[in-house]
Amino acid sequence: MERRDFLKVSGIGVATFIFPVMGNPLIAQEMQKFNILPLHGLREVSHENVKLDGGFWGKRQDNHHHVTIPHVLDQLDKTGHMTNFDTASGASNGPFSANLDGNHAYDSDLYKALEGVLYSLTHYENKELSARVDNIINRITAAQQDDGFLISYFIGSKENERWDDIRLNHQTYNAGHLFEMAVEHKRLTGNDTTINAAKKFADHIDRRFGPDKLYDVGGHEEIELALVKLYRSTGDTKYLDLCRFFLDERGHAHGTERKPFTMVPKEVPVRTPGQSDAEFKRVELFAKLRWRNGRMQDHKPLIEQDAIGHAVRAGYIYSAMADISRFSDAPEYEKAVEHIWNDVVFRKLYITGGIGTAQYGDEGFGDPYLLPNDTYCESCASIAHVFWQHRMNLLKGKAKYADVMELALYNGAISGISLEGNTFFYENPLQSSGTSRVPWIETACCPTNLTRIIPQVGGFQYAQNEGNIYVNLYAAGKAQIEIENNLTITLSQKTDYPWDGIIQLTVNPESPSVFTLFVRIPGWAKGNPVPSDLYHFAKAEINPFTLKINGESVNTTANNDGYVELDREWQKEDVIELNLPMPVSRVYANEKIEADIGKISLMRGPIVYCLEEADNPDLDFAKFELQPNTELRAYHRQDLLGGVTVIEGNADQQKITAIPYYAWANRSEGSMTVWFDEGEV
Ligand code: FUB
Ligand code: ZN
Repeated sequence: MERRDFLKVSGIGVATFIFPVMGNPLIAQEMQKFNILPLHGLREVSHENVKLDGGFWGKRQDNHHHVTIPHVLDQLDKTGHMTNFDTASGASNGPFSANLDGNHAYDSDLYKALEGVLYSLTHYENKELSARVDNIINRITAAQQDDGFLISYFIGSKENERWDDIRLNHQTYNAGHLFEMAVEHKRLTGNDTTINAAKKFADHIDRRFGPDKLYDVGGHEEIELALVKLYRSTGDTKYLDLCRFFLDERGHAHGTERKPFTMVPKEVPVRTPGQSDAEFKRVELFAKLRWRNGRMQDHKPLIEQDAIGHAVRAGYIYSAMADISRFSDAPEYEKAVEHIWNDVVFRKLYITGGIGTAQYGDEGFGDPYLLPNDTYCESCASIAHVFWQHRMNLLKGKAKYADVMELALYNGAISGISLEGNTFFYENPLQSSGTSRVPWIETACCPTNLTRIIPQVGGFQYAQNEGNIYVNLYAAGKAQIEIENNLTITLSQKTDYPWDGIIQLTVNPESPSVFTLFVRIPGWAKGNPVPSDLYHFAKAEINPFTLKINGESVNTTANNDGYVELDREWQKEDVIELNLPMPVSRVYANEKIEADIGKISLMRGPIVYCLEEADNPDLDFAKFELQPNTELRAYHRQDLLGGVTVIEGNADQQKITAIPYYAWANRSEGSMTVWFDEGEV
């Protein structure tokens, strides 16, 4: 199970492809053919061109490959996710596995995990795992029906209900995750089997839904962003059009299939005199649907919406809005998604980057500024949030989106998985009286989403356009980026980020080349924990960052988009040294957030801290007050929680220790809080 260099050797699938080293112009052409470039904004630098090695993410990815992947695949096996496809294909007689909720979304869990495995196999040689993937994919595709339909639950048990109630039954959500996985399988192996199955199912959906066909949309968005990926991978514009249809149709009811849904308060219908059982049942059902649909981003056209409703679904559909704006001319969606972004970042965002409260019982956004700390913040919601912010950065080329992406990634998202890599959280509250992570969650969206986000982090690190390279994240490793004229630039980062803000970036063009490096100066390094007035640091004073090239100081500031622009002729082995000072910062919330009034939290760099009982056994978190003048010190403890920087202080002769929020609940079960009271001076 060796780490690969920039060499992809696939053992998966019928055809075994040996991909030459990146930078080969033939490969570049081939990739371009299967990877339509955006019309607007920036272009990704795929995770396959970025090798994170050592450092925070390199270690995480090793652990993910060796622990998380086998654990998650075993769990999926145990819970019948694979055998459902055997039942559907007729290879076995069942029984058909389901979770208590009904298992319409069961297939999606497997697809997400496989997608993660495929990212990981790009970076690790692992024949056994490749063979396991082959086996699973063969069983999946064997279940596909002649007309393209492919959802094991319906094939196995409810053939006549295939497309019933698509707002509650996850059909298009399953399909979307199949498409995403298939695109990765094609990318890694060059093998067409899975992408052909995805196309066949997408074509089936396209024959059914669309203008002058069925006017309907799925209740759990996801297919929209996946259709953009399918379009990019196949070059078939039909998939982009179908994405556009699913976006445009939300909030409308052009056909007769459904009624327009209006946002209504949750209501409990009262039976009217003389109403029959059947009539009353119907009234009850419609009351429920009216309410739920109002919370699935379907209560009015997307271009008129605020951030409302189920937070995971929201993250996915906002991602698709950003994508449609990048891959077609859709200025109305660009405007709308910016409006929603402002609503989230100025009014509905936790300091951990988490989104979604329990206010409406719908795992969705609450009212503005209503951000209780003992809340929901699903791992999937933070992950969808990362995907969305990444796409916003690509669309707009502004660092503020990468700021929020980084915040959600380091805090709200990875808090969902233990340091050992084999237990999970569904919810990520900012305050708890104690709870434990679990090896598996029956509704397995979060463990499998965590399985796919960790191995693709390298893909969030850089972006590019017209010969410019954007550096968005700091993490040890190496990237190979092909800019204009088939010229490959190797960028290497040496850094202990997020524990230390010193980053050494070595630029290695194949030959001396003129291009601009846009180096992100994180908002936190300029005194802003978030790019809005929702949270602020105690002191407005900023410890200025410094930048040197080949040892010489460069006097520079970030541009209006949040990047330092370094435009020059780059030579082999040019070295940039960026120093982002990382003081301990006290964070205050906007006074409109009632839950945080009189409280502070701590941040250092992009990391949000918490107090956990394991380090502070004698502290009563409810009564504890940190004095404004208490000195706080940060120091690194390699022996603790896989190596973390802790923050310590002596408050009222009592030592307090704060640890990174993402690392809580990795020892004994005990209370935890991100926000705590601040005393008077
Ligand atoms: O419905 C599929 C997934 O299960 C959602 O995204 C999560 O919120 C969980 O309900
Ligand atoms: Zn989830």
